[in-house]
Amino acid sequence: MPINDGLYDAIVFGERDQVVEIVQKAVDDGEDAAELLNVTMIPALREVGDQFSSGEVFVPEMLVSAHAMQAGVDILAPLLVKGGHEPIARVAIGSVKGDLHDIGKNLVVMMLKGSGFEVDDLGVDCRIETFEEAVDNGAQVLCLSALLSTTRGEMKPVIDHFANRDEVRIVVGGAVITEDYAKQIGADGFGEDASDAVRAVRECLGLDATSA
Ligand code: B12
Repeated sequence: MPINDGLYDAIVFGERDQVVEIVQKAVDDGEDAAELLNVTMIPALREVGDQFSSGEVFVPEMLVSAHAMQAGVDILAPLLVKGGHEPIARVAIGSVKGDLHDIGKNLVVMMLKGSGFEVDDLGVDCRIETFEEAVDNGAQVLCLSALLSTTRGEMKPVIDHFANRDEVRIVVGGAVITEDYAKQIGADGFGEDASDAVRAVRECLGLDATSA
């Protein structure tokens, strides 16, 4: 699927109504939701990040683009989350303490749900107690998301907190996380993107990584 230039620009410029219109039309035309997301929408939001880095745009513009993106993702959500079978396992996911980014986390939630997991979405700015409560409620895997170099340091304290609880598995991810970093802090798994998150969660549960 080629990049959808209209949609790309609508996200970059934060044109929410236009995003809704274009995504809805694409869905009505039977376009593939995951491809639309991966080929056009995520790269568009990354471009906004690059513009922020180079001082071309500021936080308010990033926020408007994020809202426009989320409006498009909301339309795609039912197509990404199919579900309908017995849950494979219970997973809880949250952005770590101090981190308010949630678009990537929300995509991971959708992919996990779509792959048969029961998912407890803990939201953003999650403290250790929030993860602890999720484990008390039956979570077998905790997924931690971080987008800032200043918040990724919040992952290790969570991992250390559950170090003596062998039954709890921890998978980490987010733009500032690498496989090496995940190993360094003692995580059980690392996922590059939303589909890779499913592989990582399945693997850390000892399940075949590919079959859903
Ligand atoms: C939108 C955005 C915002 C929005 C967030 C809105 C929201 N509801 O999420 C707002 C405006 C609030 C924001 C604020 C800030 N932001 Co900001 N933001 C972004 C931006 C442009 C896009 C993020 C995004 O949604 N990407 C798209 C999603 C789909 O990708 P993703 O999050 O990486 O997720 C994928 C993978 O990483 C992975 N994944 C994610 N989580 C997990 C978890 C697990 C377990 C797994 C396996 C995988 C996984 O799967 C996802 C799907 O494929 C990025 C730029 C960028 N390049 O990422 C900057 C960026 C992350 N922000 C940045 C900064 C600096 C900030 C602020 C500090 C700015 C400020 N001065 O106030 C604040 C911090 C607020 C806070 N305390 O969190 C920097 C971070 C730099 C750094 N290395 O630390 C970036 C990189 C911009 C830049 N180039 O400088 N931001």
